[in-house]
Amino acid sequence: MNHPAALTQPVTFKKLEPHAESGAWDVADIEALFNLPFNDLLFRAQQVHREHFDANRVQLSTLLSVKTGGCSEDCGYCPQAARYHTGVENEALMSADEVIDVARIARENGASRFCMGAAWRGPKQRDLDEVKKMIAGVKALGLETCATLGMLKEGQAEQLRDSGLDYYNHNLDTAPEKYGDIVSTRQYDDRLDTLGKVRKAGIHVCTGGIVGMGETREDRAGLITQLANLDPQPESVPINNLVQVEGTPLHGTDPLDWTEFVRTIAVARITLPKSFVRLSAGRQQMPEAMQALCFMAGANSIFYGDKLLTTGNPDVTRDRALMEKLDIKPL
Ligand code: SAM
Ligand code: DTB
Ligand code: SF4
Repeated sequence: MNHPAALTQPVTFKKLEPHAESGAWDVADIEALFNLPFNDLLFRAQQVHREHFDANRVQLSTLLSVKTGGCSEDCGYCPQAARYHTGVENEALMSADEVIDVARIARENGASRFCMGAAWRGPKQRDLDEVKKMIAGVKALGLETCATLGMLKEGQAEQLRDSGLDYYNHNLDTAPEKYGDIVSTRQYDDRLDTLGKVRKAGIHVCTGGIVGMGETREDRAGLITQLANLDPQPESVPINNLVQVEGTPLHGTDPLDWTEFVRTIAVARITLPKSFVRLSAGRQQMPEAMQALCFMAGANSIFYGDKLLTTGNPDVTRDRALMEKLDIKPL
């Protein structure tokens, strides 16, 4: 039997918002969002999403690894670190012409942004000169440009901006307290410093993290707190589910339960209401229903194309079919 009274009961939430005076979020408040009943959290995220975005549109970014493998860093998740034996073949920096040809195909497939990734601690000037040519050429195709090249030195962000760079991706990856367990060749503050340089140069900031690295819920809340408290907030926030690659230290980590991944997307949406939240690495391993829930939770961007940097991504025909089923249109 139906109980109409129960059906009309309003959904009420404990007020969980950034502090009125400072506008900053506390880790405890963000953890409290994670702790909401799953359906309440998703409902709230979808409400916030609809206040700022068309809920049926998703932005498509295509990735290309323009310099692969042989990296000096020791990021415990990454198949491209020279010190781990992952079977990734090292490849020198591609020429600008080669990259522009790949970007043209991405545009034909419907991507609106093209992101160039390099396995560097940071770019050397000689390399930067070639990357600047790539950026100018990709921009001339009418695509938005994004690059992820590691740590930037004084003046490099301005050079990238002047060549036509719209976005710079540089992830905080995890909570400050957890960072040292994952990476030892640089500090959290180095990441924040590069993000500051990007912002100062007037380039849009793309920064997010990885979950499923054996972190606690408090760590996930700590990561989102850092991202949400960036002022101004980042325009783009990739949430990656760790792609476990044999040979990396994090291979064999207990995978995150799918509900916890969806929760992370929802909490990012609520606390970063105007940012594009990208459902990033790990999508190939996700059932379609889980991806649909991520869109429901406020994800509104994906990596689109058969490959991420060195690992797989759902192929374009599969993604088109999924978008068709969900009535989602590209932005
Ligand atoms: N070398 C530059 C850097 O570290 O900033 C740019 C490229 S790096 C591969 C870009 C980002 O990819 C990393 O910050 C990390 O967040 C993500 N990433 C790398 N390996 C991953 C993996 N196995 N699973 C999920 N995300 C990964
Ligand atoms: C981001 O947050 N995820 C992308 C992009 N930014 C550069 C990279 C994912 C890499 C996954 C592992 C690989 O393919 O090598
Ligand atoms: Fe190098 Fe970037 Fe991979 Fe770290 S994440 S090992 S810096 S390519």
